[in-house]
Amino acid sequence: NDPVVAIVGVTGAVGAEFIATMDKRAFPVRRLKALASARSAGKTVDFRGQKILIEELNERSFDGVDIALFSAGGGISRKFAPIAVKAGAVVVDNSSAFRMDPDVPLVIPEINAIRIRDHKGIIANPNCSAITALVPLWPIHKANRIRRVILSTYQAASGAGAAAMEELLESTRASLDGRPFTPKVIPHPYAFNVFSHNTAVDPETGYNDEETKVIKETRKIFEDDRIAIGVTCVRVPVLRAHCEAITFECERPISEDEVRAILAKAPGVRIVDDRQKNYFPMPIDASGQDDVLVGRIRKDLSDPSGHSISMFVSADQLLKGAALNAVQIAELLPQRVMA
Ligand code: 2RA
Repeated sequence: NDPVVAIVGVTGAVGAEFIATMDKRAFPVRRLKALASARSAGKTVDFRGQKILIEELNERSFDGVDIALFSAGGGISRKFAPIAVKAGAVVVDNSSAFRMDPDVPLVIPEINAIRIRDHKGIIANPNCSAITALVPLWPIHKANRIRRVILSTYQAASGAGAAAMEELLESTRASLDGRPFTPKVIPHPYAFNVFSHNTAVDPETGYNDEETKVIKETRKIFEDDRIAIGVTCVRVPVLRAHCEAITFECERPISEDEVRAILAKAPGVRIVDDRQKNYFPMPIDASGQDDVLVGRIRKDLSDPSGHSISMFVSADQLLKGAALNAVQIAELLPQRVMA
């Protein structure tokens, strides 16, 4: 009696990775319901050698569903997640709709899987930029409380979906051909460019919504409202892996060797840190695999007190940044076992 699983947004970049990740991890599924907009209804997706008919998402879509994975934007989640819960499903939601809701656990399994049991029907998947930073920061924070983090993100196109990945390619082709290109799904011309991608910029603070999410989600997941966070988020011309430059300050002095030793044992982390070969985390290595790659581990020379370390990380935004993290949450649900 394996669970009946619904995927909402099955034709999106994350939806496709939900399917691939459940298949790769042999997630038990009695029946898969593939849900999308009317535009995609009637098409099919392949799952475990079967062609699954895509159904149009509606109020009756969740009858008999045990687990529903959502990745179709905040509006769809706000409207249909409560309907799914009412129908008896547990929702793992990749949108930002419920992340700061006190009744909704915000979970990275390597950090706070224990919070899953507090759910009241919905569990939120964190923002990919938060996941990428927090998976390596958490074991360090546990060993020596981090009191301040300064991070800069270099975010891939996939964060804005399949259409943005296509736009990166089109924009680059146009640029190489010397053809004019008008941005369609992202706020600025993409080829050979770097820009603030989140259009909601707070006029008071100058922080964009992505940066605010990283701050708020870090505090909720670490359950530490005092941690000071400075963050700058930009979009870079990379397809599907985010990178982040991170400097953190601990309460007690900490050496780079201590950080290496902690990270060598950290779940979901792989150290890539070869100074001889100048070989460090790169999107070409992070793409398509599950770990957060961590390298450039070194003392922050701007802090002579010895409390601060800098590092550079990279992770696949569609996997650990979204679909993998959500499926790992679903693997820990009693519904997966009891259904
Ligand atoms: C982005 N983190 O990268 C946001 C949403 N996935 O666009």
